Amino acid sequence: MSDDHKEDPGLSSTGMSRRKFINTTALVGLTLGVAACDKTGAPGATGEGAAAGAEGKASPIEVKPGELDTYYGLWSGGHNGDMRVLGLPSGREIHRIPCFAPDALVGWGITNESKEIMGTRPDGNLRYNVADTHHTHASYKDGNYDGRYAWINDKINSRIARIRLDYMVCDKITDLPNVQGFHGIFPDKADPVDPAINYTTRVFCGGEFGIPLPNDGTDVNNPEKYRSLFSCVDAETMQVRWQVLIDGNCDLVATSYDGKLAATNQYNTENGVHYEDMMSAERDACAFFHIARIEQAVKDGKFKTYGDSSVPVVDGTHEANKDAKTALVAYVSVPKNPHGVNASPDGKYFICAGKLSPTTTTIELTKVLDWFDGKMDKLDDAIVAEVEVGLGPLHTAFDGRGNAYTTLFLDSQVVKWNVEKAIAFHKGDKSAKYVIDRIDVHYQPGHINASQSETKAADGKYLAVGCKFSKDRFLPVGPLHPENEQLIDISGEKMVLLADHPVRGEPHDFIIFKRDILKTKQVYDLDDSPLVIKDPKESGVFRNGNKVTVKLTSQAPAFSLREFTVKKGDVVTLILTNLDKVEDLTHGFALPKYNIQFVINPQETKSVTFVADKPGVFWAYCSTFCHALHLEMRTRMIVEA
Ligand code: RUQ
Ligand code: CUA
Ligand code: CA
Repeated sequence: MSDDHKEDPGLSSTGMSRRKFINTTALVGLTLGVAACDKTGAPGATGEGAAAGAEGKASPIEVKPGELDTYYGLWSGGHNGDMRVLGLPSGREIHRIPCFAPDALVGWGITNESKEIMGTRPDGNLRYNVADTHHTHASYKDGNYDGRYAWINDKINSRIARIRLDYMVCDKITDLPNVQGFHGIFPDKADPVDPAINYTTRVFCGGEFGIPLPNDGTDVNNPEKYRSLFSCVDAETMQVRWQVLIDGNCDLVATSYDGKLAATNQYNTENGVHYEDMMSAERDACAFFHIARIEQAVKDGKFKTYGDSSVPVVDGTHEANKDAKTALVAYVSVPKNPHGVNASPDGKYFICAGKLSPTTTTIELTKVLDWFDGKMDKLDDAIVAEVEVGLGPLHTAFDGRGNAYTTLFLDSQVVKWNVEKAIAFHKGDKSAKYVIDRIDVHYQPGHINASQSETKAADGKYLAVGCKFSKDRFLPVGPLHPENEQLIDISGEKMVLLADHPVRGEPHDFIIFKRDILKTKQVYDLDDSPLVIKDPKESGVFRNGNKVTVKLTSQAPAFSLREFTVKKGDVVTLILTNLDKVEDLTHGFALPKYNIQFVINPQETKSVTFVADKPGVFWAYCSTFCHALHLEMRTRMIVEA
């Protein structure tokens, strides 16, 4: 390990030249991932020693049968459009919360309630069936998670979903107007003007792809007019409050602990439409948003709207923000096609990873505010460190002890570095050894997060790393490999690899927090649904022309109606309340040939609507094993010709 350190920037100047900016020729291979895979297929010396050091000891991640994990992990579910709930350190997947795409277990996209949240076309079908979730973050209070909500993005259709964490269900989905490729997401942690509001009231969303505004067929061939927007969504109402028109694009998002600043890293300040154009500049930027000024500008009516959207859009372009004292947006220069922006738990810094530059850039927030206040002339003086860490830096996590952990996509490593030492090195103290450790991960890591990382309660115990490639780490399952989420112990000086976990593609981002932050409800409240059927005697078939409402309840092992009859062509709305009160006593309702299946939890009410277009006998049965007489738990739907 010490040999390897001799090559580290920050430990000596040897080897630095090899890690200079990647030139465009080299990038063609790297961007395609070919050179990167070949290079990193061989396990390196670093990290292996650390892992071997763990051998022979009882596994620190063993959670014995019947024991509970000590941390929750909320993982983005990638293309499944859901959020996954993991227990850590075991890595056991406990739950999936469907959001943007249908789910056959709970009936997400089948029940009327879930369809209303997901959005339907005039014909009643879902608007979208596909998703690409990356980023999940939870609501804050006093700089720590408060267990109210989590949010997750859908990059494909630019939608944001909210999950209420008490029931662990998605309760709202909002479309972002004027935006394509909604990527980064981060809730604020306080209000910039009212100190009494020390909790999340806004969620910020980064729009990645530039499009014509409005995107209605005009200017399709004028890419210089394509624009990206930064959006603010109200945490409670989930309405889009305002948007900011910017130069360049948005990518990931971070927020300050005082609520004053939000930021997005920008890899396409060139406004390029081809990837070569997007990496033509040596430096891009991290755009900082002055939240109080933006909200004031909206109040003062200094905004535009685009197309059908009534959301106010303020002007955050360079042209309109030359005067620091009135600027809404400040663009801090960052090399080259940066990825990721992360807030240190001490509240002082935002860190952008260089991606195509082997550096991380540390930006001091009080200095950015000084610039906005006219107290500092040169905005780039807010950069307090820009140091080499390795190839392809992407995302950064923190341990609460002053150290940062950055994924190196091309090196297939995580580098542990000390923020204050990097600042000292940048200032000119070349003896400041800011790189503390490196560990090989398997392979090509993207996201990284530590337990409680982006909170004031960062505890420096576990680090999870989302490796994009798993190659030889699991039993082969054909051409589609799982991703590899690796767990690393960061409680000591050296990182120790603890476990590999296969996950279905592709989670990207996740958060890890102490289990006592969450207090979930294990049984619904009957009054949660206006459709509730509180008494089995209210069951029956109620006709209004060809519109028929079937009301029934479930109590193990029976549905309140043993059979019900409708006529061919009826539009049937079936409402079911589960009157069982016992925790874990979930039933299901599966209706053959009608494409209907959903589960119904204790004290929950759900409904479905369908056209009874096929005459015959259809045995609707309970699809969740609930009782010794589960198989007998059925109701007979008769559709008369
Ligand atoms: S972005 S690593 Cu959404 Cu980094 Cu995936
Ligand atoms: Cu109810 Cu099975
Ligand atoms: Ca660029």
